[in-house]
Formats: sequence, structure tokens, C-alpha cells
Amino acid sequence: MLLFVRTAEAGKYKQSPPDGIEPSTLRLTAARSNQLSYGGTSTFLSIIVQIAQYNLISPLQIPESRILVIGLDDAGKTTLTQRILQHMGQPSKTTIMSTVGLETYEFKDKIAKDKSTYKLFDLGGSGRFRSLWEVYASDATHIIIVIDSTDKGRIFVIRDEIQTMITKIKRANQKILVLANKSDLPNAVTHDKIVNACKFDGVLREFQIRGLNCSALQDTDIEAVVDFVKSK
Ligand SMILES: Nc1nc2c(ncn2[C@@H]2O[C@H](COP(=O)(O)OP(=O)(O)OP(=O)(O)O)[C@@H](O)[C@H]2O)c(=O)[nH]1
Ligand SMILES: [Mg+2]
Repeated sequence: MLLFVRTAEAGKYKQSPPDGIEPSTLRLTAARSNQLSYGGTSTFLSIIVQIAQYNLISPLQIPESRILVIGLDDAGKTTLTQRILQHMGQPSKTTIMSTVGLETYEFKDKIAKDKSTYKLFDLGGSGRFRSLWEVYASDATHIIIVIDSTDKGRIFVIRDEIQTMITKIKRANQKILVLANKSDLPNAVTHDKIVNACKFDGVLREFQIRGLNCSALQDTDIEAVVDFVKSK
């Protein structure tokens, strides 16, 4: 299993880790107040610890909402994640690189000042990281499927990936948002067209599913996405 998570520094590389670092290994290199980052070389034990932290320890600390952001590479997941953080009063990055593995953020909403705890998982969309989606999806309360609404050539790739993931996860009444991102671009299609083309109504029929359009880059219609994140 790949569990390779980039740090701000490691984010300098786009699709592959630097020479000498095995992508199948993992090392804790940094931990900030709201963000855990991993990268580099590690042991099998470290990977087991990471999975245990997610599957065993975290439920004891029970964050109220676990939000998974998935989608193909370049769909805009990290750009969106940073927008969500920004809209919820968290520090956010302005320089965004392709995600290696995943990035995790844990925080409370500083704008609404409610007591809810949020755990946000921004997963890499490259093929080698997609097997991670199912690992995190079973325990998620909310899943945001970010789709580049101009990437018509790969619409069936995301459909197939979602279909594969759904067959492997434990259903726990997750809420699912199909997000047609990049609505600022002239050739963008809307979420309903994507849902129809992918037959998501059928594929995701066991879940509470909704669709939205947005532009993470332009910060357009992000409020509705944040409302989805906050929905219980
Ligand atoms: N025009 C436009 N570009 C966007 C939008 N959102 C993201 N982008 C651009 O799309 C590219 C990819 O954005 P990322 O946020 O890194 O995409 P990602 O899905 O996280 O990609 P991976 O981490 O590789 O899986 C960047 O050049 C972004 O600036 C949007 O709403 N509109
Ligand atoms: Mg990313």
C-alpha cells in the first residue's frame, strides 16, 4: 500500500518523489498544529502505525466530521481544500503542488465557533495513490468527489474509479458531493451533466448524494461546499 505524504518542502516535486526516496515508505517529518505531513523513508511498522491511528485511535477521539476530498489528478482538490480551510478560519496555502499521498488537516471552525471537530483528508489523484481512497472512504462522514468539469476525456475514468471504490467500502450513510470544479472556464459542464454521464445516481444510490458547481481557483460558490462540509 502506498502511504507517502508530502511536506511543504516535499511539495517541490510534482508527480514523483525525489531520488533515493521509496514511494512505498513513509516517515513522519513534520507535525503542525492543524496539519500532519509525512514523507521520506520508513518502515513497514510506520505504515501500520499510520493505519492504526486512522482506524483505531481516531475513533476514540471521534471527530464529528471526516471529510474526504478525492478525484483525478489536476481536478483541483488541493485548491478546493485550501479554500475550505480559508472559509473556516484556518491558515491556508497559496502555493499548491500536486499531492503526493495525502494531506490531513484537523481543526475547529473558527468562523462559526461551534464545537465540532473536522478532519479533512486531501488525497492525491494520481493513479498510484487512488488505492488510498477506499482506505479512507469507509470511515468518512462526507466524501467530496472533485471533477474537472472541462476534462471530458477522463469523465469515464473517474466514473470507473468511483465505481471500484464504492464496491470496496463499508457503507455508513456517507454524504457524497459531486463537485463540478473549474466552472470559471468556458468549456465547463455542470454537475447534473456529469452525474448523468457517469450514472452516479445509480452507482451511488445507497448514499446521500448531491451536486454543485464551483471554481476553487476563483473562490466562486465555495460557500455551498462549506455548507456541505458542515452538514450533519
Ligand atoms: N481554471 C481553474 N483552474 C483550477 C481550479 N481549481 C484548480 N485549478 C488548477 O488546476 C490545477 C490543479 O490543481 P490542484 O488543486 O493541485 O489539483 P489536485 O486535484 O489537488 O491534483 P493532485 O494533487 O495532483 O491530485 C492547478 O493549476 C490549479 O490552479 C478552478 O476552479 N479553475
Ligand atoms: Mg492535490
